[in-house]
Amino acid sequence: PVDYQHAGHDGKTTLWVVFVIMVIASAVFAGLSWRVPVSKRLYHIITTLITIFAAISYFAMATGHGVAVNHIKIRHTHNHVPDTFTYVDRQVYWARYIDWTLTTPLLLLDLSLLAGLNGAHILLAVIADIIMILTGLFAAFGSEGTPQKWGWYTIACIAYLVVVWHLAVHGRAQAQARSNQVATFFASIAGFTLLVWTAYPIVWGLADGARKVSVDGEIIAYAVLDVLAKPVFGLWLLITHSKMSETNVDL
Ligand code: RET
Repeated sequence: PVDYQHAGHDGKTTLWVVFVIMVIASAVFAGLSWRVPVSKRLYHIITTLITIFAAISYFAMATGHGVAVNHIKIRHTHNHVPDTFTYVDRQVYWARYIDWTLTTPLLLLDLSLLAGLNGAHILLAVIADIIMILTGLFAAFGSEGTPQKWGWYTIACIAYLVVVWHLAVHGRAQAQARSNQVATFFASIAGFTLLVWTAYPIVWGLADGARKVSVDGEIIAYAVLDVLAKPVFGLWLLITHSKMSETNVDL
């Protein structure tokens, strides 16, 4: 017996809707960059690239690309009865991990520049973030019954804590050193980021991990999070930055 878990109508529609949102967000962010002097455009460029990458990844997923089937064998042991096996074939959208490998470092760069984090700390946060996403990808293709799957998940969570540490400790201290206004803004936008990002491993655990959530449910949950983490975050950042000269970057 094989339980085939795959995207249905709601999931596919959601992928198209988010694709359109990401395209519109990219156009709006590019448009906003023309309203500020070139010296203030670094955040606009980073943020526009984030939604462009997301649009490409959503286009792939909506057209049925960037997805593979993870074949999982589940062993059932009963008293006096020989072992029986059932199988779960579940779709895994690996395109997300390519997207996240490129976009989460860019999101961290936005926050790091805002706080005024130094190069060494930016590099460490970005590398920890990439380790988090790539070990998460290994976890997604781990099979049931093997310890590797949750092992990779644990490594990814530790890497995530390293990222959080850099933002919460070094980021906050540097933002405070810039000005009270920057510190207050950093506390709100980094706090928002922390809440949204922390939902990803929870969704992963329930959907890819425990398979308690359907593929459609997973698509919808990640869609909401992606819209909050990219277009909503980006708009908030760009509007506030254009009014706050202390956040200018001389690079
Ligand atoms: C995974 C699974 C393994 C454990 C952890 C994860 C964290 C993922 C995060 C993703 C953030 C994505 C964003 C996308 C933007 O649109 C890989 C799900 C910790 C934090 C912000």
